[in-house]
Amino acid sequence: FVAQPKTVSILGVAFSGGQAKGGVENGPQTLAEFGLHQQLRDLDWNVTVDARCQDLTHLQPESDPDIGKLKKPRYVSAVCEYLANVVEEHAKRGELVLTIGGDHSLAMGTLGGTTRAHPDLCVIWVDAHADINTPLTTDSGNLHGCPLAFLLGLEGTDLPEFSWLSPCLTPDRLVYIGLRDVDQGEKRILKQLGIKAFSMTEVDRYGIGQVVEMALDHVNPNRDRPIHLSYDVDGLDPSVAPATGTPVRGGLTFREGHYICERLHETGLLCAMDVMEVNPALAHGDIHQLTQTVAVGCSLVRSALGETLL
Ligand code: Z70
Ligand code: MN
Ligand code: MN
Ligand code: MN
Repeated sequence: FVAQPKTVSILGVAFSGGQAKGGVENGPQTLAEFGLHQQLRDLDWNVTVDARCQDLTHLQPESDPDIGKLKKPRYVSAVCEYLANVVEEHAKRGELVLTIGGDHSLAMGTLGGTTRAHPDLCVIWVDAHADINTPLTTDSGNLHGCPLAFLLGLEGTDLPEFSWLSPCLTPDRLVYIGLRDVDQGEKRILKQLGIKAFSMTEVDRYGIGQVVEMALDHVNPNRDRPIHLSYDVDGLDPSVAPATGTPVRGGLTFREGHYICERLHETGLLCAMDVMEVNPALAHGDIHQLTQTVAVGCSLVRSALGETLL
C-alpha cells in the first residue's frame, strides 16, 4: 500500500446508541451543512458520498436488554456490522474512507471494515479516553468506551451478539495520542498488553512533533502500513471543541490537533479517518460553540487530506 488515494468516500453515520446523550447522531449532517464535501473537492479530491448509513434506525431491535453492563448491545452491533460492510467495500476499491459520527462505538464498524481490506493496517487513536473497556471492566456500560476491546478480542468480548466481529487488530498496531481520562481497568489493560500511549503528559514533555514521530515509529516503523486515523474530537481541548459529550480539560490545542492530521497526510499512507463525537446539541444553543466545533471537525479532515498553511 503506497498509492495516495484520489477518491474519498464520505460516510455520515447518524448514530448515538453507544452512549446516553442525544444529539451526536446529528454530527454528520451538521458537518455536511458546513460544507465539508465541497471543501474536499476544493482540495482536488474526487468525493463520493455514500448515504447508506445516514439513517440506520431500522436496525434498532424492538427489544435490546443489557448484556451484563453493556447498553444497547444489539443495536450497536447491528449498526457496526452494517457499517463494516460499507467501509470494506470502499476500502477495497482503494478509496480513503472518511466516516463522520456519531459516537465512537462506530469504530467497531470502521475498523472492522478497513482491516478486511488492509489486514496489516495500524491505528492512530486521538482521544481523551482509551475506549478499551471490556464488558467486564466497563463501569458505564456505554459501548463507545469499549470499541478497542472488541477489535482486539479482549476477555469478555466474544459474545454471540457480536459474532460478526472477530479480532482484527493487535496491540502493537495501536497507538494513542491525547489521553487524559483513562479508567483504572483500562490502565491495567494498556500495561498488560504493552499498548503505546502518548498522554497529554508526553505531549507536554516532547511536543506534538516528536510525539507523532514516536507514534509512527512504534506502529509503522518501516512506513509501509496503511494508517487508519480514528479521531474523537474530545481529544482536543474543550476550548477548541466544546460541543462534545464528554469534554475533559487539558486537551490538545488547535494546532496540536491539526498537526497530527497534517503529518499523517504527509506519510501518504492514510487509508481511513473517523471524526467522532461531534454533538451539536451540546453547544447549549451557543452558536459560537457550535460553529467552532463543527468548523474544527471540517478543518481536521482538510488537514488530513492535504490542506497546507502555505
Ligand atoms: C469511560 C467509559 C468515553 C467518550 C466517554 C468514558 C468513555 N471510559 N468516550 N466519552 N468519547 O464510559 O467507558
Ligand atoms: Mn473520548
Ligand atoms: Mn466474536
Ligand atoms: Mn472516543
